[in-house]
Amino acid sequence: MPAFGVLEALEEALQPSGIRLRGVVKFHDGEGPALADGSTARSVVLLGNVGGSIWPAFSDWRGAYAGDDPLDAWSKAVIGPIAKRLGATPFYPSDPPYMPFQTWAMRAQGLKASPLGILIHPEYGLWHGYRGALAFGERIEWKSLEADISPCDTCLEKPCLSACPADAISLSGFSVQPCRAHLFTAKGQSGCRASGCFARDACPVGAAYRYPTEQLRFHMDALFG
Ligand code: B12
Repeated sequence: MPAFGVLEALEEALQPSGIRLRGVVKFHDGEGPALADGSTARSVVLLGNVGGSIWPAFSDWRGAYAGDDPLDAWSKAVIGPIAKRLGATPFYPSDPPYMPFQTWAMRAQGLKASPLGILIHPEYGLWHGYRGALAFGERIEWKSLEADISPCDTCLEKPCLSACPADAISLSGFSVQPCRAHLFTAKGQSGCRASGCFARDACPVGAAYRYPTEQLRFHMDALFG
């Protein structure tokens, strides 16, 4: 498929799922990930959710699914056939070896990491994620960077730092162990586990895109089983 029209075709095919185009990474020759035919990609199109955009379609689909990792399975069921049709090599964020989705997103969208480890978007805040990426041998042109400054740089109060009941968030990064331990306590079960990460929720950026409670609970359950 010629590069021209790929993004339009993708956007149309993904529309019912709520998965959105999230940026395009352009690679120098030989720098990109390997394609199914053994050559290297010149472009990777990032696909993901913005706020609760995928939740209605995913919830409908999930009713008939009894296997493990439903969100990953759904993402593959949606993105896989589209990749095939467009002649692209698909990558998924939870499949080892982990592909550098956040590094790609920083490059494609100019996003920066928040103290939580999640990339912060100037409009969607911490309420966005990646469901897959399609790698192409062609160069694909897309609009330029969405952002080149981080909202965290101008956030003076930084409520995320004090909202974590496990003190797992600091300016030097996110510590997995205290977060994990807290989620297994009674307070953690009825708190972050039931209603989503308190630190993520405390961020004032993109509050209108906050995930629905059911989605927050789903992600927290998926985090540490
Ligand atoms: C392993 C992993 C984790 C581990 C982190 C372990 C560790 N300390 O490294 C655990 C299980 C703790 C984790 C937690 C979460 N994660 Co996580 N995680 C991943 C995963 C699958 C692989 C990361 C990796 O190794 N990449 C490979 C390297 C080579 O890629 P990279 O882009 O160059 O590396 C970057 C990351 O490793 C990042 N990083 C380093 N330490 C940490 C720690 C955390 C917590 C995060 C989020 C990122 C991060 O820094 C690197 C450079 O910027 C990615 C998906 C992916 N393929 O990237 C998701 C991913 C990074 N996670 C994501 C999310 C949303 C979360 C959670 C919020 C899940 C939730 N509960 O909803 C939490 C965050 C904690 C919180 N309190 O909310 C999103 C981030 C989206 C965004 N907007 O940036 C990703 C991209 C998955 C997705 N489908 O979108 N995660």
